[in-house]
Amino acid sequence: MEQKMFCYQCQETAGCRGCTQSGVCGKTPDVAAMQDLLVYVSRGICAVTTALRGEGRAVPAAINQLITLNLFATITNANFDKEAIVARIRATLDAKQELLSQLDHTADLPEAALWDGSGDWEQKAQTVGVLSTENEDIRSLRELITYGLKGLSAYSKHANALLEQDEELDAFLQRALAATLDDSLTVDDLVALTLETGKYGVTGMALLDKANTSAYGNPQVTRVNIGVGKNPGILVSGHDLRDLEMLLEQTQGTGVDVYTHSEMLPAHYYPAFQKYPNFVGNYGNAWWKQKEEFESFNGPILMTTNCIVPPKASYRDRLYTTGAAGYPGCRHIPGEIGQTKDFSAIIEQAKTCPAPTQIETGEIVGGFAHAQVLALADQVVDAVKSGAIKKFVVMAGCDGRARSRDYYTEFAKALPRDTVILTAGCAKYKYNKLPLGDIGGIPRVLDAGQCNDSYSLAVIALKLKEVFGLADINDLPIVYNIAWYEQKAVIVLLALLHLGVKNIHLGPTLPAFLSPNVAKVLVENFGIAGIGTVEDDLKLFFGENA
Ligand code: SF4
Ligand code: SF3
Repeated sequence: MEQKMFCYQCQETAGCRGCTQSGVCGKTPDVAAMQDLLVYVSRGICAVTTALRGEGRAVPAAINQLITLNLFATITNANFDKEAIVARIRATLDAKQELLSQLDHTADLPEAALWDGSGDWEQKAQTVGVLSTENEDIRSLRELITYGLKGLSAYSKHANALLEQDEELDAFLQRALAATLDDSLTVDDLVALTLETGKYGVTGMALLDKANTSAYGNPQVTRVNIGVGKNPGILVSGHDLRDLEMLLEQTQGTGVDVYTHSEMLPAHYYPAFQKYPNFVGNYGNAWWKQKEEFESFNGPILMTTNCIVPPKASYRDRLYTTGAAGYPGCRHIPGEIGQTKDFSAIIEQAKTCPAPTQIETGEIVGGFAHAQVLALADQVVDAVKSGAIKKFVVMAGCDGRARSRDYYTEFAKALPRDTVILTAGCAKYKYNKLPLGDIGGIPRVLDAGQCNDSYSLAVIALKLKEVFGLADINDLPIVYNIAWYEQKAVIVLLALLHLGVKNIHLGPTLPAFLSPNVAKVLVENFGIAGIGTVEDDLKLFFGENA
């Protein structure tokens, strides 16, 4: 069969090999082609900015933000709008021409840096995609780095939205993306760059943590309502807290309630958001259940980032996007970093909608980011010392539609009663509504927040290492059984590797973009492994007595 596209960046890629006819996510070949071209021109402009810095010239913050948003827009399930992607390619080519004119030396630049946008874009896209790198190990490492940088760009964008930036981080992101064009780099060079990407993953998550906690306070233990009220509501999904803040401000006194969905749930844990009387709860589950849940929500939905599932006609006119997110036919709320977005269209539509249909009742508890856990450190350390807690199991990451992910629910249920799950990201929806109980008042599922809050899990691990006086982070009673789906999980994984964490189990399947040789490097140096059956893995983690 003729290959119409090639993408293998996420866990749900067709046949665990690659989407070649159309994306399992809903990405069509024409959108895939423009996303490939957007990544290509982004690599090109990064070669130019890296050369400019090499000549001692400054790169404007607006250029850094343009590159960051370009990468973010190509993350799985973020932007399906071809016109929006094409507009980003145009803007990048224009910016690149301007930057090129400032360079003294352009002779050594790669073709991507010099391409001026002439010729047929569809044809050009066919020559610059993933498969344009022939050597499968080089291709694997280039893509591993690119996906890590996509995840990093998402976190960086959220920090930028709160007016936090880090020139060193941007310079690295651009140098690393430009390096994926460099044919002189060997496998060893690219492995080193992969690990350096993990180092900047920690920097990026720390930057965002600082931005979030400075703006909204430290997350605290919070019980979140999962039922509904009687007012019409707006459902906010994705990861962008600044968008949520603006919407909350604008809905005050309108009679419209605001609910979180999926990765926005942790917003409830921040003191700054708890002051809004119309911020009533969380509706639904992880991203992949949205077709049913958006329908029964009845009111408008705002997607601030991924993960969008191609909407049903029944609620398409209620689905809005903003920032890096986009879907053809759905209204997009504009607004640059630092600007106040105008959400009045969403609020006016909400007023005409019925209240959400209740699908669940009760509460879930979360807010165990680093400051909160460290405030409970004495209690936690005592529980470990007394043997009440035998092990922590990090089950952070993403959820997804594959049936094989039921493993995580079964694994959580079957864990020994003296274990505590540390989580972040939408993976938690596989087990955060199970009655897993607590250990001496410490809940058995400690939710630190969004995927980017995996940083908190690293801070907690480093603190415990210090408290227990251990030389090696791997001597802690912590095991890692992480679920991945899209590219933000890739940067979290690389960040953990940079911190020296070994023997991470990654599921439900290992990435298709790891060539056998690259997978071997990860297995041999870091003990990365897949998952097995619940029974076998419990024996592996806890011995025969599990
Ligand atoms: Fe396929 Fe995933 Fe790429 Fe979508 S993002 S086209 S599902 S590999
Ligand atoms: Fe989820 Fe998309 Fe990855 Fe942020 S919302 S963790 S999958």
